Amino acid sequence: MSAPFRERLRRGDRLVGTLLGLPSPELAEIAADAGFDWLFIDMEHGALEARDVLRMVQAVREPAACLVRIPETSEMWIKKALDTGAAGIIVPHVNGAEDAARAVHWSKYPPEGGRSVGFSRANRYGVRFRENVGTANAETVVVAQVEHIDGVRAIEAILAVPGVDAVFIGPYDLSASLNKTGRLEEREVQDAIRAVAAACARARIPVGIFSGGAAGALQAIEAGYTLICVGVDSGLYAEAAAGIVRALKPRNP
Ligand code: 3PY
Ligand code: MG
Repeated sequence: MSAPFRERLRRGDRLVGTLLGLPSPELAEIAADAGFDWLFIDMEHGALEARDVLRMVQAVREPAACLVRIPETSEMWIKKALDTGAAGIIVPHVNGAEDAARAVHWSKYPPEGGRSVGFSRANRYGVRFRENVGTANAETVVVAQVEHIDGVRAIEAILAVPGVDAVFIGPYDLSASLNKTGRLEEREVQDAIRAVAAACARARIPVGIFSGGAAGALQAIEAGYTLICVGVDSGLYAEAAAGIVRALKPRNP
């Protein structure tokens, strides 16, 4: 059996994941079987409901782990995401230490935090309640997304919050916060990304990033990123489908 995902993350293992935004347990199962270390299940964008996320997490077998990106940093969303039995949460738009501390607080059972206690899939509907309460705080992953220039400026304070296991850079939102929406190649965007990665390296906190394809992901790995998310389910399908059509119907517009 491999080590718990949080341990693998914190010790700096290379963890390659992919983003899922379609409400499909089958796709989650296929991605895990393909060998991805983790799945980025996205409730922030798209239309995934709590029940979709539950079914997707249920479809994924170890050693693959699920991290759920919550829509916003609130007790309700953190509770619902973790109750599915996911390994942890990705918290979007962490712009300062307060946002990070709030996310950690609602992710940990007392005395470390304020996570609400209830029967759910995370504790096998109460059957493994004691076991889960005993291990959850040590195993639950909290990933802070830094994706605004305010978060970049506050990075040292964010990294100092106990319980932040990793930082995940959101290059698209970051570019938007610099009024360069989608223009990731611009120097200002790249400088901001590098500043976050350098701060994480100094603090010895794993850093992750999203990349549209394997080439960008390889560059990120060479630059020291360990939590890598490559591609989006709908985009991967669209690309493969368009490739087939291009090959077989070359004159199609
Ligand atoms: C962004 O680029 O803003 C993201 O959130 C990608 O994960
Ligand atoms: Mg984003």
